[in-house]
Amino acid sequence: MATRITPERIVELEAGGAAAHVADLASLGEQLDRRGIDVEAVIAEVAAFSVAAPSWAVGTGGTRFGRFPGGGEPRSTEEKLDDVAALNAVTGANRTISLHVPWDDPADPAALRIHAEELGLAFDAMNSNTFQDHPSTTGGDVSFKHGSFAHADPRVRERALEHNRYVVDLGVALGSTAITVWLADGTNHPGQADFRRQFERVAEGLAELHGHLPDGWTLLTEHKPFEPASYSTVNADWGTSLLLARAAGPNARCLVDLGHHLPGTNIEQVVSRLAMVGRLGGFHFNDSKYGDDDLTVGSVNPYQLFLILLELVAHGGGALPPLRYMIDESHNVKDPLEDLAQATDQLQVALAQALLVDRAALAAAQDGNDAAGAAEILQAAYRTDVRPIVAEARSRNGAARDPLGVLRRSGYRAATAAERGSGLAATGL
Ligand code: PSV
Ligand code: MN
Repeated sequence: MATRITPERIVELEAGGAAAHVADLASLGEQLDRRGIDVEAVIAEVAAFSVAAPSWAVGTGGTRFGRFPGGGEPRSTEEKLDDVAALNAVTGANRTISLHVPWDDPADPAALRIHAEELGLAFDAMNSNTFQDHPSTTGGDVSFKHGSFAHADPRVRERALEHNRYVVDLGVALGSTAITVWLADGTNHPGQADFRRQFERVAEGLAELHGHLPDGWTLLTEHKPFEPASYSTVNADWGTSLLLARAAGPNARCLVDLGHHLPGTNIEQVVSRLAMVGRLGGFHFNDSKYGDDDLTVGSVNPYQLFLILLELVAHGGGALPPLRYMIDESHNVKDPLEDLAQATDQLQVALAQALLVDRAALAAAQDGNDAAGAAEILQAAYRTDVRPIVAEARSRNGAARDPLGVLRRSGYRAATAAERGSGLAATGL
């Protein structure tokens, strides 16, 4: 097992910057006090925040043009958990992991659950995979080439349902309480399939899966406008996702992946709509420039991230509502753990900024048709350097003020490279 990064080691590694942090936090506290903001309440809210790390993101990603592994990557689901534990040690905000089946298909779920508990981790939403053929799903006698739940052949639809039921049962054994269903189903050519019949089959399949959910479980429908289907996707947009969630049943919710929108989509408004109708269930956080780029959260458009978090805080009545939050990125050139640490930090920063918004003043400006005033209120929050708050929240969780710096200085990657070998491909790719 890879070396652990303990809170004691973190304090040791960060001793040099302690005094500067205290001074920075005091200065920010004074500034916020003058603005009538309770800095302690913001720190507490940021410290309470956690976002799941997906098991597939601790390995180097890639494109169809190639993949360049960095060395020391996990060879098994157990080692993926070890890496998420290292990430959580420095951020204090990745307390859960999301598995993707069959990329992860533990032979002994009870043992994996114990391993997670020993690492202080729990299992977040399970992800099913009916976008690839695999011996454990299609088994060689059927294929998902022309779809899964939307397939014209009932035997293929049944196989997709079987796999999803299996993923729920595995999740029960691991202590998870949600399944996310993202389907590649769609068409590549006009006329290839009937839009309506495809939708109806998917709705029926999800309703059957919903019937298999244990008490307290949530079924999440994740939409995406294109890829791998290039002409039409069955669950193409938030409206379709909402229709499917409604058709599936009362415990179905919509999941918003920030990269799954056509350019120019007002994602924060989508969030508001889904929240309004009680069907907002969770997020896959990433950022993008062109499409589903899976770039680091907040790296291209941090203001959009802030506005999304603001909608969430409004929906939660001043605090983040208890939805399913996960990072869904592809780390092609950065070390995966470093990228995940930066993504988590970006989320904590955006959350702190959203919590600084004077929502009463904003409502007054809106009702008074004061567009300039409303803009000032948002900018006052967004332009505040909240990093001392975020660092303090992490410290209070026994994590690092500077997660990336500590990760580097801890020697974790060198240790995993020595143990696992450099240049090893991560599983599941
Ligand atoms: C699809 O693009 C997606 O966002 C879904 O969540 C998948 O399950 C995940 O990426 C990993 O491929
Ligand atoms: Mn996703």
